Amino acid sequence: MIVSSVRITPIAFRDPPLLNASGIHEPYALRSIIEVVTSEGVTGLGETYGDAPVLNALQAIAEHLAGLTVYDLNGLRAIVTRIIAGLPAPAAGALLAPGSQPAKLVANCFSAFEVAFLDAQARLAGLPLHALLGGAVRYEVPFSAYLFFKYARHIEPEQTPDAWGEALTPAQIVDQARRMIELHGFGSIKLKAGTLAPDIEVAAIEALANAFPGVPLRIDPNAAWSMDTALRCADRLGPLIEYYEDPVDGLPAMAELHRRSGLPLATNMVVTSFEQFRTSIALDAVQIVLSDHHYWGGLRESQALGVMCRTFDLGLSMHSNSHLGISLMAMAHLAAATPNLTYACDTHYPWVEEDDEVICGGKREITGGCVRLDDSPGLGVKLDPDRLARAHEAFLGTSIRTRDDEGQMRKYQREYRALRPRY
Ligand code: GKR
Ligand code: MG
Repeated sequence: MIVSSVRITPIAFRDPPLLNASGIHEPYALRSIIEVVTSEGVTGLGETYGDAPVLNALQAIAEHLAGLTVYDLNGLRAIVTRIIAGLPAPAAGALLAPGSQPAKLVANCFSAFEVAFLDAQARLAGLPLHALLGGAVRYEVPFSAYLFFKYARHIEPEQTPDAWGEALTPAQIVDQARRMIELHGFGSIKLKAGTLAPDIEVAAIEALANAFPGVPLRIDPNAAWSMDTALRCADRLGPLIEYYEDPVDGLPAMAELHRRSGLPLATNMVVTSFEQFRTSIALDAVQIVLSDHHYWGGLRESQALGVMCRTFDLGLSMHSNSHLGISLMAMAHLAAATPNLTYACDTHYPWVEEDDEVICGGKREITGGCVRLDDSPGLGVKLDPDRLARAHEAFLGTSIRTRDDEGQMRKYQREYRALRPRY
């Protein structure tokens, strides 16, 4: 149970040209894979952001973990906090990746190691990770189809069109939903918005409502809409969506929008800490919180968030950024052990290419819209050394070191700026 070594492997995997309020995804997404090896030879796994500031901090912390027991999560927190305090302050991270923000560095790094420590604890005990989190209240964890407007191909470096094709119209979004649901059986749909004109994005929700009657829908403009636009769109969206995610920027604006529209508002942008949670409650700004263990400070802090949501009668769902299977399984175990998860979780996983997964057996299945858990020890997945080596090669082969959707969009539109609000 003593940590004997820790390995951090930076990796990259292919990412399609997905549009969002900050620009467009780059051809590769970055992640860090964490392996914590114990004195018994058991390995605990973790996965988190791969942006340079996070990677540097993870590597600096990793050197100080040998000798700790994997049960000493408070000791882990003390080390993470001390090492990060001694590092130079990192530059601001990607706008839409909350975990790569400098203020989140401690929570983010602690979480990455906490998952690996908990995975090792569970493996040592021969128990599934959800057992350490209080036990599964569900073995089938529901996720939603996460749709994006997108281009058919990356232009720099130029690539052949991907299998998903272009999605710039409501009809193409319906086709994308159909394909994703055929592949994975999702029972709810989220549309990433804040990129094309709001009328097109609202029309896409209307088209989805017609094509998939009764399927819960959500839309997420990532704060790219002004109050007037958000109110105007609320009239059309209100009868069609289960929640309205981050239409406007900031807690006071969210509170005003909720007051004036009456719609339930969800966020992964303005409630990302317990301090913001308190402010939000005082303003009645947000009715659904999208948790994310990567930046909320781990699985146990995310469970504390679940308790807070239950206490204040808020809904709870789960946010996602581009990720692979270790993160997917950590999300699934957490969701399985969170009784008041009131909505299906987000995941970018359908956008990952089969060959890019680093766990044994390739991509974990999502069927019937769910990740299915069993009682295999820990997270229930192992690293495939060949796949990991390939993904590390991909990291070495790309010049991307910090996610920059805005800079990538300038390759398509030279004057592009990620305005907030844009519309
Ligand atoms: O991957 O483009 C994206 C998303 O926009 C992501 O960066 C966001 O953090 O999924 C996220 C969200 O729900 O806001
Ligand atoms: Mg969001």
